[in-house]
Amino acid sequence: MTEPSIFTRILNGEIPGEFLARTDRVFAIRDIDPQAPLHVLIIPVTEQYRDVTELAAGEPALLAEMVAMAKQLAEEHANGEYRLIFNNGASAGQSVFHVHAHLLGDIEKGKLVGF
Ligand code: DGP
Repeated sequence: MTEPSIFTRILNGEIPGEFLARTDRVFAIRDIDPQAPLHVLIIPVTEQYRDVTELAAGEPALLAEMVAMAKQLAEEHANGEYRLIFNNGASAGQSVFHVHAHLLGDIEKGKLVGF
């Protein structure tokens, strides 16, 4: 059996995390190394998809739930406008292979580059 991902361990309470939202299928925690005033990771409970390509092909409705949660959190915790970033593959910056979206909000003018 493979080890649970860091996100599953946070979901299970083994590692602390700041939860901003949680349903039975999707949860959201603040990123440990924020790149914007609001930087949240939107994560499906299932670990079965390693990146957004697999998720979109396998369960598009779950991807739509992640996007809906992102929009809701951007409205609750930022000005409602947001970036949603999926890193796909190590060379593209992915370090955790349990699909997740980076929600960035309240981005300062001129600070889009670099992430
Ligand atoms: P990526 O590089 O796209 O796979 O994003 C992984 C993100 O996960 C990265 O921005 C940092 C974040 N992260 C890693 N470990 C932890 C942790 O223990 N807690 C939290 N809240 N975030 C973490």
